[in-house]
Amino acid sequence: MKVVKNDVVYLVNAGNDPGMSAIANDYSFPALGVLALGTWLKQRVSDLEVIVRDGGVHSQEKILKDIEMYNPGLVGVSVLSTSYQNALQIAQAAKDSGALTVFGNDQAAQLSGKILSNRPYIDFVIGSEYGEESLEMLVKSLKDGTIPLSSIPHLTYRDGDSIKGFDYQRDKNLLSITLSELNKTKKRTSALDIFPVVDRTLFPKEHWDAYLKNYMNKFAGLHSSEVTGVSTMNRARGCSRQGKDICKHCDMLLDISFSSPKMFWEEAKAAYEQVGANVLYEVCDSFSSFGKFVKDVAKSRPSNLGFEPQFFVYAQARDLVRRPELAKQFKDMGVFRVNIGLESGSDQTLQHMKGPGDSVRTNYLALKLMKSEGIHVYGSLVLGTEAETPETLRETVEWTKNIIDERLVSDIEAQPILPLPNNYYGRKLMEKDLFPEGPTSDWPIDTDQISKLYVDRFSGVSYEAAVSAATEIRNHADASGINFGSGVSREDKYK
Ligand code: B12
Ligand code: SF4
Repeated sequence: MKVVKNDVVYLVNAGNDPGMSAIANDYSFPALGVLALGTWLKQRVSDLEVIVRDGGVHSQEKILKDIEMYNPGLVGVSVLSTSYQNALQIAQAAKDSGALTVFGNDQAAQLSGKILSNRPYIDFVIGSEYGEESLEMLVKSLKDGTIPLSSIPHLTYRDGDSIKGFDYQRDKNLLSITLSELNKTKKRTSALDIFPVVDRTLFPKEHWDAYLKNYMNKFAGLHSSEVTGVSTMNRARGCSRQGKDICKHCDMLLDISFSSPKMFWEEAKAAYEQVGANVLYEVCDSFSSFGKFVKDVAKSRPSNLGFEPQFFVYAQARDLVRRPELAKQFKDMGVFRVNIGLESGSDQTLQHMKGPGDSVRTNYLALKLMKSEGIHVYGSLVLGTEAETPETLRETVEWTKNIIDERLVSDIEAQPILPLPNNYYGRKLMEKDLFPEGPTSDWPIDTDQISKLYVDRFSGVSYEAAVSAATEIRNHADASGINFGSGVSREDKYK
């Protein structure tokens, strides 16, 4: 039995909804998830045409036209909290054209049951942290009906009037790479070697030209040699913080897994060969968490790479301060820029968010260390959590202006806290049944509304005060000539 209307699968990362503000990196780096899934399907399912697009650089209008033109049998959408409205519109258009629809990525995974209950035009949600195996099984199941939906890991689906399968809160322990059928050794080390080098040519050349152009518009000043292309890559996942140590605003699973250092370099080399990318954003949740991995990657850097890689990675201030040798290893492997979650310039709010192992002083020392090694820092701040008071907010603004003046950061991102379904703040709203659209909603319909609700109710400052602090930081960054942005919120209020 063939349930899909043809053998065309269209995979797309939904771009941010209209009016959402951009972080400094937005539209400069490709969405890797859909590329990884497309690469996998092409290799594993025969007689399938796979089209992959990124709404970050391919407009919503073009995506909707593509659906008309390619007439796919299955449309898969990568969905985040800030792209949910676009994702719904894509799914509706796909359904109207007769396609089946599947959602994936964090927002969809965490709300799968509610999404299927509220949106009849979405057929499936795959909640996997590593989506390849389940998507392959779904496509095969839809192609010939031989694989029962109930046997597909992490799949939420309809069965008559009821919603069956994966439920994030109940089943998130099943998402670990150690449980994947693909991971024969069941180990975390080298687990990511099961995923092939990503085929970046699945995105049209215009995508890569747009990333490079957007990147150069913002970041040319960080480079003294030519940037020939930019890409993301992912050969380690997770964070050293687990359980109670997880930052309160973090909504990610943080399952730890690695590739072998050899595969890390194969991926980097392929990115250069495929699309000329010599600037590489390794998107591991917290690269500095894994000292041994960093050391092994640095040590195994091939002498015949054929290009000079410039990596951008996530680092934690406390890792850098506790293990300053990381700075040297970063330099050896080619890291030129790190993203550090600074969160606050006040110990009171910082330690509320991250615990007693972090401090403003540690942040400052890490910034100094990076500057002394010539590594640029992208710093981000989260304002208006429950420990925030007018005094802590002022401290944060003044501290941030200071690190900008001392040229300790090259980019700064500041925004009010956004409660997400799977972070501490979102859970708090959920427990108190405070969602504007009620407990069964597949929120957030309006991220700013949720943020305001939380800050006004639980923090010692008003939402307006948090926005005004973010605006003051943005203005100072602007006047100092450094990049700035605000995530997960609407742009108009910063004007
Ligand atoms: C790289 C990155 C970016 C890049 C690329 C964007 C992208 N969409 O990939 C840039 C810098 C452009 C970016 C922008 C933004 N980002 Co960002 N980003 C990341 C980061 C660090 C890595 C993502 C990644 O590439 N992982 C590696 C790939 C291989 O895995 P993956 O994407 O998870 O995909 C796998 C599975 O999720 C699943 N899957 C994913 N999509 C789908 C779709 C289907 C159909 C299926 C079946 C499965 C599936 O299978 C994939 C393969 O295994 C994550 C944090 C993290 N470490 O995950 C944040 C993260 C995804 N970003 C986040 C945010 C908030 C944003 C912005 C909204 C920032 C802003 N402006 O406010 C924008 C959104 C832009 C957009 N709509 O795409 C949040 C999302 C929170 C949420 N729940 O909504 C995250 C989780 C970080 C965080 N906790 O704050 N981001
Ligand atoms: S350091 Fe980053 S990845 Fe780790 S728990 Fe905190 S926010 Fe999440």
